[in-house]
Amino acid sequence: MRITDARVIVTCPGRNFVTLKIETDEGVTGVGDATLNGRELAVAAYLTEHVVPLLIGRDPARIEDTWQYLYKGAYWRRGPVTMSAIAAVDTALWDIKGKVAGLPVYQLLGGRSREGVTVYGHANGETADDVLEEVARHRDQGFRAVRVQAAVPGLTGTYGVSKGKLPYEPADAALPGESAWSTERYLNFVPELFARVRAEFGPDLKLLHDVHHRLTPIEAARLGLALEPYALTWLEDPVPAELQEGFRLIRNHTRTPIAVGEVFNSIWDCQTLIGEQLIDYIRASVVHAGGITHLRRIFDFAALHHVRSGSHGATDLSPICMSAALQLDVSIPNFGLQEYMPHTPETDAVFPHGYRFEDGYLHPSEEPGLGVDVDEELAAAYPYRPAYLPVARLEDGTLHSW
Ligand code: KDG
Ligand code: MG
Repeated sequence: MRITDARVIVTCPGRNFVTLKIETDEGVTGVGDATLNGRELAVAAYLTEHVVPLLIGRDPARIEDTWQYLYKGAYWRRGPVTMSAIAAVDTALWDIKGKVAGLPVYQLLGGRSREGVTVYGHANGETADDVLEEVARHRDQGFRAVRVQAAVPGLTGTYGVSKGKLPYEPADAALPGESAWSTERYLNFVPELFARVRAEFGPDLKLLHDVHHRLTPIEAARLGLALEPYALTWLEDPVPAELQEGFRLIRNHTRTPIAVGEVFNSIWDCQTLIGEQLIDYIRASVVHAGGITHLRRIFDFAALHHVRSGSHGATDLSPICMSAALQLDVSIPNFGLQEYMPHTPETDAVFPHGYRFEDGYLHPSEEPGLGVDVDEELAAAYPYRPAYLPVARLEDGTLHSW
């Protein structure tokens, strides 16, 4: 079997997605997500200009060799654009391999390790009362784990909090918006919020919180310590993670579990974090961390160090990425949690898929391959629209860390 064609499909059914579709001489096709929020066209161009010409004529069964060829052959290794492009190829090749074998991809990864994939939903709101309502709504829908975020009193527009009741979509403007940030107000408010949520919902519901990289290590240590009475499942992205050693300080001060990794694109981004057991959950994703092949390598490395997976699953990761993530989630031994933000009906229609939510779990498709496709005709009806994530400034105007 040979690869005969590969196409990049850019579509915006409510938000932007980039998809790679690979075709073969035997009529079997595969799809891969290549969406990099706010930098979509860079990955599309990388694929079209520099990767697609290298794929034509290759044997699609050689997944590992193709991964190594694209990673090592470029000379320029790693980086989110490169690794999202490699991820798209890798994901599409696993899809093809599953279809050829007549098996869902998780069977090729060693088969099931669990009955369902435990997911967490997002409960967020303008006030603590709104948040309590949202947590209750998620619990009533069957969620066993809920991420809790509220607008910080005194600040306008807190990142990660939706406008009204709509699902939260952070890339919301043709040019980046700006919001104000105060670490003092935030640190004073969050423990009060969790005290209320834990008191209302009892000890069984798993609670999570995302700091979105806004603190320094000592500030994060203070927050982790203050949250210990409320037994969070994890505190996410407490600090920017370029300095992996910075997590030693957090670890030395708090027993609140730490989750990190949604902006990571390679195993080297978390080598110290995992190797020194400085984190508890690694949140890298199929689309941004080099596809199924490389993410499984990260998860296997994590398994040696008591670190579980906690994969990123925001709405900017397409249903193709979610389909692939679930195939991994259900098979690896050290699965922790999977984020689940449902996509809009428009997005679901462009990417018909076979995974389903039931009783707090997502279940992967049982179809051969990944069990997902892209409807190219429908996709063409939603042209690309520039959309950027906002930036945060301190109250005095200083650009704050992301
Ligand atoms: O593209 C950025 C979003 O996916 C991210 O901000 C969402 O932090 C996020 C999360 O945990 O889902
Ligand atoms: Mg996050």
